[in-house]
Amino acid sequence: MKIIDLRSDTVTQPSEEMRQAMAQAPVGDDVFGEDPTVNALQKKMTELTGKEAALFVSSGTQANQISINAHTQPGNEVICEERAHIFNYEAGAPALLSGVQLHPLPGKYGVLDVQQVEEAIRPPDHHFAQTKLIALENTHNRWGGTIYPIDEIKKMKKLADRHGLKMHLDGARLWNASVATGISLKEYARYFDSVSLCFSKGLGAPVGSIIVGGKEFIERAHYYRKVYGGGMRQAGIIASGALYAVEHNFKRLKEDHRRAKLLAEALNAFPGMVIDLQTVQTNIVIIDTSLTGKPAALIAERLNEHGVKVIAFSPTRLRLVTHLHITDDDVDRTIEVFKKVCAEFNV
Ligand code: TLP
Repeated sequence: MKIIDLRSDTVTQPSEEMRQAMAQAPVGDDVFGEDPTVNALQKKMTELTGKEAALFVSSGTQANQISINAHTQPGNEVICEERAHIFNYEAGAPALLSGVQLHPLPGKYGVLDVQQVEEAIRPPDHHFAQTKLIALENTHNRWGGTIYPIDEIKKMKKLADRHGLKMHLDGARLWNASVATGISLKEYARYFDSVSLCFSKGLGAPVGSIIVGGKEFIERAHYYRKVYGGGMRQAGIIASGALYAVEHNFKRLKEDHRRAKLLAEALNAFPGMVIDLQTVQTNIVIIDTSLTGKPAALIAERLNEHGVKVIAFSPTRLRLVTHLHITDDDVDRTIEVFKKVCAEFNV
């Protein structure tokens, strides 16, 4: 029985062709800036995002944390949405590594109200931490893969400019937002001082993320990458997987979005499984299981016994993520398995 792994798009395995590309990649010492494949990837990402410079790093967390560090001084404050990855899933790194405090604000579908952000900016008074950075997330993971509307981004950028603040985008899944809306990575990136993007999520590369931004900013980021022990040597082996992923797996993300929608619509019809279909904009489906009266973890366990792996995102929520190993048949089987498990629980 094929295990249908919907826990995350991070579980994807490199294809045979990607492995071939990796095996044949020309490499050099990237700490000396001499790895031709890393350099090619960085160049490609500057072209795709319209930014001056790019830096290949080991993970999305490292990309975000280096960016935060390079934009701030210890004691500064960073405004973000309260379900943001940097606030919930990065192990307290902003405090530990940059000495900054996050100022999380409630958002709707991951989108922050500009006026609310303006009110949260600290006045220049010695009682307060100095606000330095606004960090947004697109697509927004914990809200269910929601897309940050470009008009809201533009408004936020105007606000940031008025107050002399920097803007960072956690764009781990910006690829998905771009494919879903038809808005280019370049257009999304232009409103930010730094953007992080991951190759190891929906694109299916085994390792790696990138930071793009201005030349001076990337210089500083380079320093922090070294500080974090993130200077890699013949990193072209993995950068080549990332290059392959960008060239072959970017546009196909729309398939993942179509399947997520199919899953969401079918599962939402089960009593007890409640999905806000408005949030299903890309490859993530969040199911509210509270009406079942059963802990989400228990439901996940049962699904797992039938060969469907999902994540219990909270005591009352399951997360399902479609990706390049999930086929139409897998979608059908997942729906069947949910039907079975709901029957077992009498819901
Ligand atoms: N997210 C992971 C988990 O940490 C939750 C996942 O399975 O979705 N930004 C965003 C928006 C992310 O979703 C993630 C990974 C990261 C950053 C961090 O990337 P990595 O795992 O490469 O450090």
